Amino acid sequence: MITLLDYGAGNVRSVRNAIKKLGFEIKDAASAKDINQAEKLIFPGVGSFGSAMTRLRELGYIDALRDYLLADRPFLGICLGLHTLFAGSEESPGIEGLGIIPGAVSRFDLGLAPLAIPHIGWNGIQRRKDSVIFDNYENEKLYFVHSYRAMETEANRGWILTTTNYGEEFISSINRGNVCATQFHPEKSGAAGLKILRNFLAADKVLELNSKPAAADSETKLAKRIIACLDVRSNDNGDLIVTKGDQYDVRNEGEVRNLGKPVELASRYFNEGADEITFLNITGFRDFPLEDQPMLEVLKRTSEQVFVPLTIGGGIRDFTDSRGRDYSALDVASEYFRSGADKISIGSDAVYTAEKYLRLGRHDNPISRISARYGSQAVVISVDPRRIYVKDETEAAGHHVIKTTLPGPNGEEYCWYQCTVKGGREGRDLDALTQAQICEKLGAGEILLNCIDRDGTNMGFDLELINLIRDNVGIPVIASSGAGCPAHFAEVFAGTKAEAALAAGIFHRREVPIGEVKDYLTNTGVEIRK
Ligand code: 1PR
Repeated sequence: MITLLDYGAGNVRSVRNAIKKLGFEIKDAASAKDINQAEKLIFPGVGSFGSAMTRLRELGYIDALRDYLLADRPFLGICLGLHTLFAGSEESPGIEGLGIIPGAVSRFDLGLAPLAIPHIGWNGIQRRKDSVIFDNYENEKLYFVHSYRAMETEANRGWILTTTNYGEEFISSINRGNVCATQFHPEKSGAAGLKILRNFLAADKVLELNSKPAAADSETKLAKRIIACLDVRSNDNGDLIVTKGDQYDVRNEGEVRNLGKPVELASRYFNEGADEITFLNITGFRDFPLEDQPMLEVLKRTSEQVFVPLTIGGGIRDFTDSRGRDYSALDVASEYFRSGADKISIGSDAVYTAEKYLRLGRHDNPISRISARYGSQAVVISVDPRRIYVKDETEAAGHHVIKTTLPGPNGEEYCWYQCTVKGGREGRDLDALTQAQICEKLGAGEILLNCIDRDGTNMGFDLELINLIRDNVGIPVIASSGAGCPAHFAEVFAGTKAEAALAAGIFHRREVPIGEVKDYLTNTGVEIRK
């Protein structure tokens, strides 16, 4: 029997699903006594350091947890579950951690390195010693998502199990005796992660083996991510389907294009090696997602079968239902997290938020509220821009105008990227870069950068747009729209600093399998997860 320490802060559904998938039973810790009586305890921390420690204190769990750890009983902490073992964290100054490991966790300090924070994606590990949890581990990459990390010191050296490189070398897991914790998410690291989790769950001996690994691992590298995107909506019969637009028009001869069933397709992409899956509830701007229960069901079922990160977007905004009940954007996001999402993506409402920011300055807004609760790494902003051509830089005053190598219909050599809302139906007086920069300031952790002009065209990504945004924000950017062949992925990684590339049509129509994209990238020297 495995005891799960879920203090109700976010998505622990995936940890639960992974444990079940491996055939183990789980009991939730509902009191300090349950912690005392646990045979093995898993602590998947979610949210910010401060909110996690405060919640543990409110629940009266701190002493029980400390006693459990000091008695060297089997423990696996994940992500924030690693951070809380330290004395404190720069993320939440003044809040005490469990203090099992000396020192504090701090924010990545990358200096001039052109690397985005959060560190999101698949990276490797370098082992310092041997542990049961890495039995049969074959150097596969593992999934990380965090802005804070623990660094090696004289005092914590004995705890370090592995380190990882991202601008600096940070601690990616610890193990001493029976207590271990990982910065990466085994439950989201595909087959490699499940293997690590199984090793912990099945171990009947002390986890730390204390011998040095035979060969030193080499410096690790973050992989570029390949993301499969599923645009989901109801068709005219009311069935939830995956569709795909042509410059956002999803109808063909009046019918909504039907490219398959959401859960089946997501599972297929997981098995084919997608590094992440994104669902966009594309009619969420008019249908309220919490009334659209099938979408939540899709997420729940997918998270039982898919062990890579899941993002969901569509309809994250304040809403009053037909009975007059009010829901906040945070309520909608929370329901998505509870149903299995690791990240949520905000489209239209992020545009309205940025517009309000330009009028009023900092104000109470959904981006900041959701990222304060769940961490900025869980908040993606989906931008749906289209090109507006102008004759010179002065014609679009107040907007970021670029000189383009792809002139407009009347030979215009300049353009700006206009933000749209409601699935591209309405253009706004806001440019994509201003939008991205404001959202970053308000707490967003990643930009999903679509492009209406390229969507569904198979012409390749709009590199000018991607460079404009990525070169002027400090958070990761997912390049989206227009992928038509493997060479387009190589082009986007060679020609821009995008951290990930997303595609829909070519995968749905089986024109190019994900494996073929990855083989092509490997051959062109791009770091990817195999
Ligand atoms: O505004 O918060 O409710 O969110 C709605 C979300 O739904 C937004 O993220 C918006 O991008 C998306 N959306 C709305 N309408 C459409 C549509 O197509 N009619 N989908 C739509 C946009 C997503 C793209 C696509 C890529 C790759 N499509 O990410 O998957 O362009 O396509 P490709 O590889 O086939 O070229 P809110």
